[in-house]
Amino acid sequence: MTSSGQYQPKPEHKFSFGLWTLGNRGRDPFGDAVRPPISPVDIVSMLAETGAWGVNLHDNDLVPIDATYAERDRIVCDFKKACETNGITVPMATVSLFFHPVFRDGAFTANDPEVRAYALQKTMRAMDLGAELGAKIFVLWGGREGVETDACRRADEAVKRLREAVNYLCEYSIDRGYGYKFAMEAKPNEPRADIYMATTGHYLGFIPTLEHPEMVGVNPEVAHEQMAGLNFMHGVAQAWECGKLFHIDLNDQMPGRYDQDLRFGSANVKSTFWLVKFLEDVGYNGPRHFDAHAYRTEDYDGVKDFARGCMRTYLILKEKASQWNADKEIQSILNEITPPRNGTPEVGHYSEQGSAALLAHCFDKDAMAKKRLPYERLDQLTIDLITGTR
Ligand code: GLT
Ligand code: MN
Ligand code: MN
Repeated sequence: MTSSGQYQPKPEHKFSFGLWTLGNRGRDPFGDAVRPPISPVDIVSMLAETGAWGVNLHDNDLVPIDATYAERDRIVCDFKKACETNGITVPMATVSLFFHPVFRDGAFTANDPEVRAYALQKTMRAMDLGAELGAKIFVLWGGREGVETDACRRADEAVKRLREAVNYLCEYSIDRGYGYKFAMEAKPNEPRADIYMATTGHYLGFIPTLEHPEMVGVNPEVAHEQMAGLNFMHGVAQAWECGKLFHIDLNDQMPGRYDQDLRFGSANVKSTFWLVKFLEDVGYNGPRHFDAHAYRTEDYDGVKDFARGCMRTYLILKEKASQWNADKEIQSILNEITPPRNGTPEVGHYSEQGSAALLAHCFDKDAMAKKRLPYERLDQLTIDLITGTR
């Protein structure tokens, strides 16, 4: 059996947290903060203490929105030093286009051209900041890009405005030589009644319409896809399959609730297992970012428990995934349910000859329908394995 030492996070696991996650003070719509403020520099040392590899940030997680240039430079300098001292990297940066009241009607999709222009300016400055810290991934979460009433604008106009903004930002990255990959993060609702680009699938449809589609991918978040009632791993798989999984936000969520951002794997162990197994099987090599926060009941020791728990659960499930792949009975069922082609006509690329052979072939439907598909057994073996019974 594995000793708990083997679940220690290491830099090669690429575990990262946002400043806003460990720094979350437990404020919610009905209650005030329960934890005192903690500085970005202290968050960095807390991350190092828990064994994380990276830290991500919004512009204003680090630099207050009204900071002077001199203040900004001092804050950034102290933060860089803290990252260096603690061996923490900054893989991703993002921009807050949702907190300030100026964005109450959206940012890139707002009706007021002045707001849209300000949103671009703020994002370009956040890109400058991220580049200075070494980030190569830039996340765009359009939390306010949505509506309470569709009376406010035509929804296709919003799509056009968003396209224009992303095109502009790609050019800015090219112009400055930043080498960013943009990762678009979807969410169906909250804080808006409805948010445009409700799911990762919406973004996968949007990206090919951009001027630089190769620079833009997705940042799927567990909780957000589950809020839409979707199978998260399926969305991740589709993004991966078309080369668009640029980043990922790991957390957990109970069905039918507000965006809970729970500790990774704390609510749905089985779907979390399939997710980890997928990421490990395909060799996803990007950051494993936890966009979650500790229960409101915790103090900062509890926040550390939360952070350690996210990484530990990932590593436990990673180990379970390799056990699953090595399990003889599981493998023999997998072989049985994916039989070789044998005499079946080949259907790959269409050819006139191939299609003629297919049309002429005689299928024994009854024999095919009788082939065993022991998915009950396969699933139970999975449950036994996850629960440590096997
Ligand atoms: C905010 C949101 C997250 C996004 C972050 C990036 S901010 O915390 O809930 O899902 O990933 O803007
Ligand atoms: Mn997120
Ligand atoms: Mn969330």
